[in-house]
Amino acid sequence: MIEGLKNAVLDGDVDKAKEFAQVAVKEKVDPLKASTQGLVAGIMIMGEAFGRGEIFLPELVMSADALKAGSVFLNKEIGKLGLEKPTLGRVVIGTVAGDVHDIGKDLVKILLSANGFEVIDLGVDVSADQFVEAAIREQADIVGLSALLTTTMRYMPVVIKALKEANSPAKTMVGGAPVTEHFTQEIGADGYGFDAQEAVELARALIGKKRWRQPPTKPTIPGDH
Ligand code: B1M
Repeated sequence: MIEGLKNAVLDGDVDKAKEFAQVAVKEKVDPLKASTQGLVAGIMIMGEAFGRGEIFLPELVMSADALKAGSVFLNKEIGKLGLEKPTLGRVVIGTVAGDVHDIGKDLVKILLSANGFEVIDLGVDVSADQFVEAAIREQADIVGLSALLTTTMRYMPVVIKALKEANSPAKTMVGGAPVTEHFTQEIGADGYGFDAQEAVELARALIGKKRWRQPPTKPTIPGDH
């Protein structure tokens, strides 16, 4: 089953990915395991092949499409794992400007939701102004930034600076393949999640440190002078 999901991604076969994901759900296979060891394992192999120049971008796109098709069914099941838990805090999350990678960000979102966080997903290619506006509007406890490119990770400090300038009390959490602990400290983010599970643990730790309830100073919405 898990091998079938992986092969569906390797072949860029949307129908097979849907079919195997539906069977996995029906047979009550652990959805997180099916996602990470099946779909995600497949895309990582394709990513390495792409990096070595062995496959072309359209093939990578087809594999990503197959992964997304299978994820629809598995993510629904992952989300159900924590339905009864109380809300721990509110997280605004997005992939930073210039970057359209959302598979990892979506996994983080789903695991945060499954573990009792309320998550507002801003999607991909999100500007600093959009992050700031949402953080203030939603009274976010945490703002989560994802980046998959070495170029776009450089936009993370721009968002962090904008949040500070707007006096947002939200803690910042960063992640994505090129992001490191060292980079996190360099840009002044509050924490780094290596993977989705670590992101949940980090969010739990950050939530205890600062809450919106008593903002130190009045936050400023961009353009609101
Ligand atoms: Co692109 N891509 N891609 N890509 N892609 C990479 C990132 C790359 C490493 C591939 C390679 O060359 N080997 C390379 C980047 C090189 C670099 O910057 N040094 C690359 C490139 C070059 C590009 C394009 C520029 C290609 C081109 O057009 N010539 C282009 C850029 C488009 C853009 O964004 N502007 C591009 C496009 C694409 C697709 C559209 C085809 C597709 C994305 C589809 C989608 O996301 N909807 C795609 C894919 C699939 C990949 C790889 C193969 C897989 C990424 C992925 O989904 N991984 C990737 C190779 C790789 O990463 N090794 C690659 C699985 C996912 C579960 O892992 O996203 O790392 P990840 O998320 C993890 C952790 O990082 C962490 O938790 C997640 C779950 O465990 N995490 C967080 C992530 N966000 C977090 C946030 C947190 C905490 C943890 O807190 C908030």
